[in-house]
Amino acid sequence: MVLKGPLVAAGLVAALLLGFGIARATDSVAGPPATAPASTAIPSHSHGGAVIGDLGGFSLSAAGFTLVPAQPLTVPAGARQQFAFKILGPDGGPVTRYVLNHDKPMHFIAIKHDLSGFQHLHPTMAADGTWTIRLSLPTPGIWRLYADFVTFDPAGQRLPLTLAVEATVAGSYTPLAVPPPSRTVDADTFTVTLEGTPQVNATQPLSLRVFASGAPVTDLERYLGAYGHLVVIRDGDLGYLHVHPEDQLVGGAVKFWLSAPSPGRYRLYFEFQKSDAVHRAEFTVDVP
Ligand SMILES: [Cu+2]
Repeated sequence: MVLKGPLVAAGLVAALLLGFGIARATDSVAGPPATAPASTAIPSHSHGGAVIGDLGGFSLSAAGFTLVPAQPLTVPAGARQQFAFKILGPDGGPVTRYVLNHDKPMHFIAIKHDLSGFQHLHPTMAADGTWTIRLSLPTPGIWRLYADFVTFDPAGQRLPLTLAVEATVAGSYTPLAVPPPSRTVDADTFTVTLEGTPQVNATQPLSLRVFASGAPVTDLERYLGAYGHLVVIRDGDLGYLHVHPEDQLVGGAVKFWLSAPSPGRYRLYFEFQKSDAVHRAEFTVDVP
């Protein structure tokens, strides 16, 4: 399903909420919405100017919520498999209420320990809170799987969380070296440049510009509601951050604001859309 605007999205969300509420109130056994759980739209929680705090994605559990995989996490390389999990809440039951965050109630990121193999997927949820995704981990090694979502704490306040679990792909693992820092990288047929340097405890702009055949691309499209998505992973512990840009392009660039939580090396995964296709540029950045 493609949602083409906040009004459409808000209407759909309201309808889903209502539907779910009715089902609960009458104890109906009617099937769940096919792809979307009960959700409410979240305003741009980390859009333009936001100060980015701590990293997440270190743990199966945080703030009373726990990611529970439904199957063993040793998998063969390359096989496309169903991966299923639940998020259990502070009451011990599965969470079924999520906030739509950038058009999706759940963002699922897979990355190998050597920071290669990035995947950004969107699982679907059944009425009992079970999330499923078709997942292929192509090469041997240890992969971290991140569930990035917004739900509600027991007081009803929105709670963004990133929980994580690790999967092992058996086989001979030859870690790739993290590429050295560069301000210009290729992304399929595009070239992407990075301006700005994150600093510790100081929010700095990061501008990403997309070029095709040397000319600036002026008609980037919104992908999941934004002109770009930036996932930041810290080398050493795979700490995770998902940042969204200013709502509009700034001088043709996709502009993020970012404060680094520590010195060190980070890998930046920038996704953008052009001609209905999503592309990814990966940068290595050293924060002094
Ligand atoms: Cu996503």
